[in-house]
Amino acid sequence: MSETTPSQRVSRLLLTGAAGGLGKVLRERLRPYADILRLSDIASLAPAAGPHEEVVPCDLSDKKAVDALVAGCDAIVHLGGVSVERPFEEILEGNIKGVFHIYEAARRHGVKRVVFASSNHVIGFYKQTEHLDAHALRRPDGYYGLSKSFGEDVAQFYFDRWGIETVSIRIGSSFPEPANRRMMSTWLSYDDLTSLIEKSLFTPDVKHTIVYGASANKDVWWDNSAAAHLGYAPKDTSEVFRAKVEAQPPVAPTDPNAIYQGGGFTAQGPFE
Ligand code: NAI
Ligand code: 15L
Repeated sequence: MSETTPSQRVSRLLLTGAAGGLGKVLRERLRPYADILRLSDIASLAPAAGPHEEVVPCDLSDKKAVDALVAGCDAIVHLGGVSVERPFEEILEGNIKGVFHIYEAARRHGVKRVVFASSNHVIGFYKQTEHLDAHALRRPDGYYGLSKSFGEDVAQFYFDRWGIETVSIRIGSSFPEPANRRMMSTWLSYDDLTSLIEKSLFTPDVKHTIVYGASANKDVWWDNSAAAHLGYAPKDTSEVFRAKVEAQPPVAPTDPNAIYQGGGFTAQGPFE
């Protein structure tokens, strides 16, 4: 990650979803970019607030609570919400109402920059043989993907109507290492994720930018030329894990994990 400079700092940065997998990683890594990092989740956060940290528990489906959460913040990294396919009612609360509440609060409190954790599942029904840029028609692969698609529309609306800038990162698979063959294409290392969030927070004039969050993988499906102004240059690659991943039993060609960019998400549900 590049050196931080004083111009690459905000006074108070809100991180939602701070108790989650990526939240825990970014809690450490975003510290240099803010005088105060405000950490929030519906789940309890451990450890408790350290120096230059504040912990503000919040349910994103509670509009008043989100309004209070955002007050006093200069920028938001919005990771909070349901992160897998679930019944619509759960997605509605955490993701759909949640993202709306975040932007309403941003409008009311004058926040000018949001980084939104979107997902590859907004385009999950494309085949793995297809190559996409940010202009491809969205093809969500479930209620979760629909909620991220809604979040991207909310981001565009709040830019057009209120001038709030957003970078929507369509995160592929951000874990310590790729867990399967599909993730050889979708993997995003924690270092590359951090770098992409840094660019998303501090690049001027991003309007609403959509960027695919993947490392420099060999068989990547996504073209980030529409987000070139961010200057995102991934440094890691899934290739270093290829032997380990290919030692796994082969995936049947009829398995959604071998067909669709969204993998198994395309085959989940119905839930009733
Ligand atoms: P995670 O499930 O570990 O973390 C999400 C956090 O949101 C959890 O700590 C959870 O308690 C919190 N949350 C859920 N409902 C909430 C509510 N109603 N109010 C407040 N907080 C609530 O997920 P992870 O992997 O850390 O992902 C972070 C974000 O990035 C999520 O928005 C996810 O959709 C997105 N993403 C992650 C990918 C990955 O590979 N890790 C891939 C694509 C998108
Ligand atoms: C996501 O959007 C999920 O949040 C994450 O848990 C992974 O399933 C990832 O996509 C993926 O597609 O691998």
